[in-house]
Amino acid sequence: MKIDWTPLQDLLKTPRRIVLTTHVRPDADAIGSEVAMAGLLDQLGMDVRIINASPVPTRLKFLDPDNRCLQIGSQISEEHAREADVHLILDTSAWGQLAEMGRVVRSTRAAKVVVDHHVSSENLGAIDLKDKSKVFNTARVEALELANLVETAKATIVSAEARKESRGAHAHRDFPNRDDANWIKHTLFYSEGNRLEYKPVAMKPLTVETFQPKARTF
Ligand SMILES: [Mn+2]
Repeated sequence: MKIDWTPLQDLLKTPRRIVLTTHVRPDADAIGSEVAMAGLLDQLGMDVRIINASPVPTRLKFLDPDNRCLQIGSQISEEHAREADVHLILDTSAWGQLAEMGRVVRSTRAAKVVVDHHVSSENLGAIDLKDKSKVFNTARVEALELANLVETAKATIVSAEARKESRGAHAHRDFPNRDDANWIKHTLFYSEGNRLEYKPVAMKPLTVETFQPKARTF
């Protein structure tokens, strides 16, 4: 599905104040697309803020490491949320899903743009840039997987080279024998600086006390 991005490109020809927003109870594609779009717009020299009706769910906070997503009402006022040249709405095209941000979007004099992949018959009065096709970006996923493979390979190479013995599946040609005196330990690899640490192997069996049956009270 081909999207004509010209209307958005035209809006971004000059520096603008851009407010990004998404649907209530945001999920990973909502937060992820906001943070990614904010990064792109930063690079274009835009003044970018992300303002949502809902907070970022705890399990998705890793997607917003710089805490860029602000919640209207608690972290930023409705008036400040309205101060924008462009309101860019991501991952929704329905008024109901905008909740408190809907009031801002309805009353704004700024340009409105929707970038979405959902089917909706509602009109937000915005430039619609929608792709409802089922094709997703496998090239991107494959690139991420390759990066993970490289990282795992690096951890394996660095850790194995440092282990001056052979043990089980680990075979070090310069050290063909097992060395229990020095190497009964786990290797921990840290990617920053390819640092290694070691952790003792628990040799004593662990026991867990049995829970005694009792009434369930809350
Ligand atoms: Mn979503």
